[in-house]
Amino acid sequence: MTGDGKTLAIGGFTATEAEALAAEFSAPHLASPDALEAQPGVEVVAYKGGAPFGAAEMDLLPDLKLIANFGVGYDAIDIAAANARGITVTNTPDVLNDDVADLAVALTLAQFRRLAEGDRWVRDATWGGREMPLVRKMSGTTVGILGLGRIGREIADRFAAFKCPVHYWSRNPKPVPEGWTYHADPVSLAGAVDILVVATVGGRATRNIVDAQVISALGENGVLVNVARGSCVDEAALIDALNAGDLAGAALDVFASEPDPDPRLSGFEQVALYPHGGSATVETRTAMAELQRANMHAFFDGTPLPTPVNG
Ligand code: 8YV
Repeated sequence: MTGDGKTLAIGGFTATEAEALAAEFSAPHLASPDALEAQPGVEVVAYKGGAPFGAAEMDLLPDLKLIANFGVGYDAIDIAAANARGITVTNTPDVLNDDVADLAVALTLAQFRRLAEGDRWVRDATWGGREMPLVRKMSGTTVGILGLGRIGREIADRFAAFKCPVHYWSRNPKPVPEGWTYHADPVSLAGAVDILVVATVGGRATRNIVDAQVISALGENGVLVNVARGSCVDEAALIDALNAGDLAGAALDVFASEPDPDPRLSGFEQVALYPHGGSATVETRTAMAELQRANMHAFFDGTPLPTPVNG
């Protein structure tokens, strides 16, 4: 058995994912890093979830050499601590781009067209004899993509198909179709658009990148869409702006505190909500799990890791 006694699965794996890790690596499954105890001999951790995995956890596993993360975002893992200990980290990029981009558009449409409200009108028979109040057209609305990486680009392409003029912010201008507009800072981007989609990486570098100033620039016709990380948005500033009517609405897949978001967010009819599921389709989660295990197999086989993020 590959990795027998050398592998641990830590985090919120589904039964199917945990079974595959057990079958291919005989990896025991801990639901959370909180349950971790000192365990020499473990060389590989298959990781999933947003709970922090830092120096303290790494030091319980003195022989650790690889953390194979389930997810493209690895902000839960302290990369500096991993580097200091010679631990390689891998992630699962690309296979989820389409799904996350699909959800960004779906949530934006849900906000503009008030899909949750419309669903309730039909189910509760509120509809009988009355019409739902008119909503807002999304097609053609100017969109700003904050972070034009692989996922951001997929999101931009989709909005372009909805005839939305595309603006973007990235650390540097990117090769993009003619007519897309680059902004050197997030405030300038927010000021130019009515839909602002957050598609940056998480972590310290983007903490509160959408702050009160960006929200204010987005303005009373603006809708904030976040499919990146809750940490990218100053949620208190967002809630203040929604309460004051300084922002038209929001569409959120991610939250500052998961899985128990600020309950005030549920009180806004103008906010579309989703439980952090951008990549949560059967097809994509299967592909992510396979890529995670491919990295682990490569480690044990001594072949190049498919998707390393450090080292
Ligand atoms: C998953 C994600 O929710 O890939 C990411 O960075 O946030 C999502 O695809 C996560 O990986 C599951 O823990």
